[in-house]
Amino acid sequence: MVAFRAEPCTWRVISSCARRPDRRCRLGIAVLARLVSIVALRPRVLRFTGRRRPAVLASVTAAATAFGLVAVGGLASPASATPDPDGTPITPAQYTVVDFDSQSPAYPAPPALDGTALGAIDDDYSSQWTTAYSDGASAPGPHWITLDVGGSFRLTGLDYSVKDQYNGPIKDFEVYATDDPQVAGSATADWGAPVATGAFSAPTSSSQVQTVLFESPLQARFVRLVSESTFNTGNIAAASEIRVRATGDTTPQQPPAPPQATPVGLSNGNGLMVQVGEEFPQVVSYDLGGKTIAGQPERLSRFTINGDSHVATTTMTSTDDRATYVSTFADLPHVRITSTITVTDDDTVQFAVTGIDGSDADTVDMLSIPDHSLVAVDSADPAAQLARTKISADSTTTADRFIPITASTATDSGPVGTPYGFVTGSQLSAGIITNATED
Ligand SMILES: [Ca+2]
Repeated sequence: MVAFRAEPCTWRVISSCARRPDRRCRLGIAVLARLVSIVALRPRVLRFTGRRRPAVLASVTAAATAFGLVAVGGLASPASATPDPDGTPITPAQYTVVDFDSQSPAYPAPPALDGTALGAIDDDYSSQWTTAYSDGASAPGPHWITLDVGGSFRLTGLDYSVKDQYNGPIKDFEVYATDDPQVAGSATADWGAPVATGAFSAPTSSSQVQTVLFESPLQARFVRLVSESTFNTGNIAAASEIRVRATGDTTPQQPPAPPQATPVGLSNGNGLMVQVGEEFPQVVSYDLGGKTIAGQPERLSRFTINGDSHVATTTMTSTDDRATYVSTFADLPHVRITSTITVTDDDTVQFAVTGIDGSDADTVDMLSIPDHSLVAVDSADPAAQLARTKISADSTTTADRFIPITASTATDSGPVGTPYGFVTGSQLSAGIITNATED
């Protein structure tokens, strides 16, 4: 077992500090000697990053902020408009990646997409989604990628392309489709029966398109391609381009609301109620004496380990005041992360990574949770503000920073070291301390 040396990061929920950031000292929080907290990287978001070893701070936040699946826009030309009784490929410009089990780092480096999941939808046959690998092998499959095709359409099939090379071509596959964003956003949800199964042929060129027709057309927005086997023994699955075919109108539609965490209530029995996620170690919201402040209501599923994103399968158990999470990873089968969220008697909530176990635990050098947002305020709240002290050797001026969070608040371009931070809404303030970074 590898001990996780970082102490729990803690933050206090306090009342009556709205609009009064100058009252922060009443918290009596000493400036701790061995911590750095990173806050307010963008409106509504407060990130937490943790690690086991000191490292360059910028690299941590870069790793966290680099993660994120975004729509690829402006890259694609319209797909062929050739009439097709089996449907027409939906233009790649309106796809987004919802989820995947594994991806490689961008090659040669961002903003290149080769290797990443976005490489499957960038309308470029020279870039491809490739599952993470080392020494020429990925973790055993099945591997999968889930796409949002930009609307709920009458889907008829899927086009698959992959680079004509040794590693990557998928052989046996299954395709699933759903209109349910909750299913699509979950790594473990039941998609029902596949809409297509079969085996691809080994590619004859990197732009070869292999079309799979669904057993019957269906109305759906989300499609998951599952690689059950590959053409070599390395288990590396790849797709240079994926198109989903549809009939009828495929005009882009508004995206559905993101999946929400299933809240589970914790309480200290003294007025502080904390809703935590059932599916992932995250705080959904806080309620102190009827006043509230937000956490992260959108359901999370990923850890970033050594800079790579990994979907976790998490089980949670809880008592009145503590939730304990055990997270495992399909693509890191020998790493297990245990974490807790605890509500204490003095209205403090602690998030702690309490263990990193497994035979590969020694390989975990850096750990972060993208979009963790332990505390968040909305720019629509006129009282929304972040207070932080920037570490500085300049004794001639104040190091305090009070930053209103508005729709025009700029995202920090990089990490800002601070010993503590205070996030304030119209009802509650939260003071945050963490020792999860530098000693
Ligand atoms: Ca591509």
